[in-house]
Amino acid sequence: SAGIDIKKTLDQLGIKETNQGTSTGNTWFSSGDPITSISPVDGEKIASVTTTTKEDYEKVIASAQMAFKTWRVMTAPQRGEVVRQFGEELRRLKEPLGQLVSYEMGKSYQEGLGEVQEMIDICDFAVGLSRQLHGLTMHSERPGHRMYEQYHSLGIVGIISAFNFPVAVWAWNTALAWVCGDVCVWKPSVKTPLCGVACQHIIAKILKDNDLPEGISCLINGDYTVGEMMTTDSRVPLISATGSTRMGRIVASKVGERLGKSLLELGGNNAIIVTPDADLKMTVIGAVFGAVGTAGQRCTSTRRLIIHESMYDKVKDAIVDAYKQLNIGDPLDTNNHVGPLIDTDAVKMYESALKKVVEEGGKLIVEGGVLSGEGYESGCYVKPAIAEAENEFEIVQHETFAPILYLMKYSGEVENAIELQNGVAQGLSSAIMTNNLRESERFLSVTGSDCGIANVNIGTSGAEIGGAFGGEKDTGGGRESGSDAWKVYMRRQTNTINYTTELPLAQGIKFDL
Ligand code: UN1
Repeated sequence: SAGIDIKKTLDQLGIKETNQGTSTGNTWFSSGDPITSISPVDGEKIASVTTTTKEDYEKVIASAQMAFKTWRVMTAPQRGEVVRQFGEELRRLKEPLGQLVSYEMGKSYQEGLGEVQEMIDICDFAVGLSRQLHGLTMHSERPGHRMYEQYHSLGIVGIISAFNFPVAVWAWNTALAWVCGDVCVWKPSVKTPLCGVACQHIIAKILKDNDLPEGISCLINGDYTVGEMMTTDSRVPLISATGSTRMGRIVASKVGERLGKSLLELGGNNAIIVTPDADLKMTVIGAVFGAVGTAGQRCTSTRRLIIHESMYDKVKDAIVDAYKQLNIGDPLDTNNHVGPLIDTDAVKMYESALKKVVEEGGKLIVEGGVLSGEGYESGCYVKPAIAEAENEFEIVQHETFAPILYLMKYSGEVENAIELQNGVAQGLSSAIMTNNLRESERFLSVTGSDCGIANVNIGTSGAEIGGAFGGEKDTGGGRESGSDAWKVYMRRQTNTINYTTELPLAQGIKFDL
């Protein structure tokens, strides 16, 4: 691949030709069949990782349970200090880890670095949080009583992450969970197992340097059957899962059956509303990056542009023009804007979505297509496409993880655009481009966007870690990362203390003995 010596990158991250895929920290094992990681960049085999068997999994849980006993009684700032060191190590390894993310997953090197930066940022956030984790104090209705709430560590947190953010999403969860006093078991995507191995090596070294027990950070590997070991296991009180809505429904029902907690980050179907007062240049940047960045494989990718009829032709022409400037190719070559899709199955889904939109009556205005020939040997490179379509088309209602952008028109007031924007099953991210205060406030009001993220004059993707990240409806309702998302990783307790010699009862009840 252009520009990098992948052998050196793998060496720096401790990745060998064949890797153990189960780890409780510094102890690595696993006896399951290996997964081979193939790069979508050049179709080359990178390395293999062995999977986790049921017996391996039992060892992991036993070790996590033991570690929890030590970890939960350390003070939160002491745990924060460990997370601080993890962030420092990530700073040191930012380049090789960013390269591995780019090479194993296919996103641009800039975006690979950006992902590692998000890991560093969430570590900083978690360190500050480790001196907070605050509850409230309330006034009791009874004299001489004090009432307050506190947050205690929860236990083992199971993290199931997707291929598209193979390192950052784990970090958002695990850095917070660690300062909260939880221990974590991570199952990375079967499509990006080496990113998991690399991260686990980094944290394992920090834990060892701090003389901490095995089990605070564990790694398991394999397909959904390995994930299911956790979702059905009542020793794992919280499952945080990122992936498709289909996957989320299965996870939620398995976890729900045992009354566990789940934090779900599922599909999006994100739109930008372009009003008559939009800044055209900003709209083009936001929409094009949102639609083609990460080759359309972010859950926050822009899938729909809802354009006012008075602006429609102007916006359409500007976007079509911008698409002509896109360079598609090796994501490690910084001249390229668009890298490959994750694998050839994703290419098939892209092709079938394009076919479907035409069958339903849509019109392709930027054709798309699969690239072949020199530089495209992996078969995973596709051209970003644009179709004029109607919101109610089945394919438009569906999240296709590929660079396909649907254009549609609205007329009249912004409410008509909001209705289209909300007229899908998913509710992750949304945006409006406008310089009109009335329109933007309407978009942000209770009758406005129904998504977990609603932006003004920026696109739908690229959320910062400081805010709570997640969405409503089929997106699953979970919130991770910033704000008070940490609360889901803890158990809440309400405490009432009587410091008198009387025992008055609440609710005015008299109970004389
Ligand atoms: C995802 O695609 O799973 O806002 C997360 C963004 C990123 C997160 C995307 N910070 O695009």
